[in-house]
Amino acid sequence: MTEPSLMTAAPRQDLVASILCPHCWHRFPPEQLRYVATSPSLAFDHRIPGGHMRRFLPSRFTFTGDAIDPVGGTCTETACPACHLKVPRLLALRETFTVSLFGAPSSGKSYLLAAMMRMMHEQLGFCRLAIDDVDAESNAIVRDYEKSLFDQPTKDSPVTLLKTDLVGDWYQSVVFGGNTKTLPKPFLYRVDPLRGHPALERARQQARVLCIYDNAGEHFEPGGEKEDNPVTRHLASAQGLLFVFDPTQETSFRAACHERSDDPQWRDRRLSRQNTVFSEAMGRVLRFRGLQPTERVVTPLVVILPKYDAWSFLLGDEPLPPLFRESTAEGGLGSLRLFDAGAVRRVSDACRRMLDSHANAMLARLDERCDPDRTLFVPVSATGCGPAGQDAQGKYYHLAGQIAPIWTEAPLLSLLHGAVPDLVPSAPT
Ligand SMILES: Nc1nc2c(ncn2[C@@H]2O[C@H](COP(=O)(O)OP(=O)(O)OP(=O)(O)O)[C@@H](O)[C@H]2O)c(=O)[nH]1
Ligand SMILES: [Mg+2]
Ligand SMILES: [Zn+2]
Repeated sequence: MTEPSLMTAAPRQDLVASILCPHCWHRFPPEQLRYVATSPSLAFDHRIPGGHMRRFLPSRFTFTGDAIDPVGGTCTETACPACHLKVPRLLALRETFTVSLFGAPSSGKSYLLAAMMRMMHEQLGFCRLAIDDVDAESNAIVRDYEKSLFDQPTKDSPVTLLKTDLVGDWYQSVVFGGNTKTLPKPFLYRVDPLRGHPALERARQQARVLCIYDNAGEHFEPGGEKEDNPVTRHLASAQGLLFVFDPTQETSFRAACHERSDDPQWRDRRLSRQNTVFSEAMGRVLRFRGLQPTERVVTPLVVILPKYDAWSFLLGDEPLPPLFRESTAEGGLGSLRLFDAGAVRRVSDACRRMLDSHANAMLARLDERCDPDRTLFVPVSATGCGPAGQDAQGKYYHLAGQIAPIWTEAPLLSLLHGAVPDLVPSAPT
């Protein structure tokens, strides 16, 4: 009834050297994963309030490698040794690719996350990649976003997403030495190559767990994060940064667009100081990493230009090129789509020229704080159209039948392709 544990059952070389907890960013060796008890009498944990099952370091295992709790329950779920929040076992077996999505309030982060994940699910199969929830329960918020935008009963149904709050469902609380800390919920997806992938063996070595968060925009404003509220600490561990820079909140864009687009957001009273949000985020990246405030951030950055439907004419009359090129899988396995990183690069260059005319100060700031060679500019539209009206609370809504995302998978695919090029089948540039 003892031996072997999950960890000893798997060949040593299959384990990652260390796991970074996606909740509290504590780094630990996989052997220190705690198990979550299942025996009803162990429904208490000193770190997570509210009758959560006890976390423990197991010493007894079933013959299939599951842990046995002190009262004899068989346990399969695992947790972080520091914060005790659930950390799926898969994180012990493969590397995590953490992405930080940040931007001002109302810049379009949540709409984008919903459209991005929906389009990743729809498109990646054609690229011979599968993207799946690591843990369906923890991704429920994004699933709900997706349902709200894409799975409405009729095409006239009004759709809207809740503003991401500063507290509530998006966060979890844990108690450290009498102090309660608020941590943001990570959304975890596994990306695996499928049969017909052009470099299947190498791609398997590069399979990743993708980790992404959805914060309230206010958290990125100066003073938006406190010691007991480390909700944007993911910026420090991110291997890719996604900055949502909303043209509808910039005065210079408004002057250029309000007569040509009837999107009410051009006239909205809400105007964020997006340059401050960006500088604050870069300041935090450096501070959390223990670097000097004068240093440049070298993490790859995608500057996402959202709500493209409302300002597309600034990039010319041509629609955006296709993101994929059609090809065929070897061995008679049918068609294969290749990600066209060259097309993204060309559109990025066009966006850079456009920003030079309409947001010159922001562009200068981006180039100053980050490495221009590792910065891409990507236009996206989560909805493909402007709001159809405002509800009784003044919230904008879209009509379900009109929603047609544009290029929403491009930012994430670009970051993944840059980090693990063998995983994402791509066209020669
Ligand atoms: N025209 C247009 N409007 C959009 C698009 N995506 C989002 N919006 C509008 O932008 C507003 C804000 O979008 P959210 O996704 O809630 O913004 P957020 O960045 O998550 O905001 P916080 O949660 O407050 O930080 C919504 O009212 C949407 O109607 C888009 O692709 N096109
Ligand atoms: Mg939001
Ligand atoms: Zn943790």
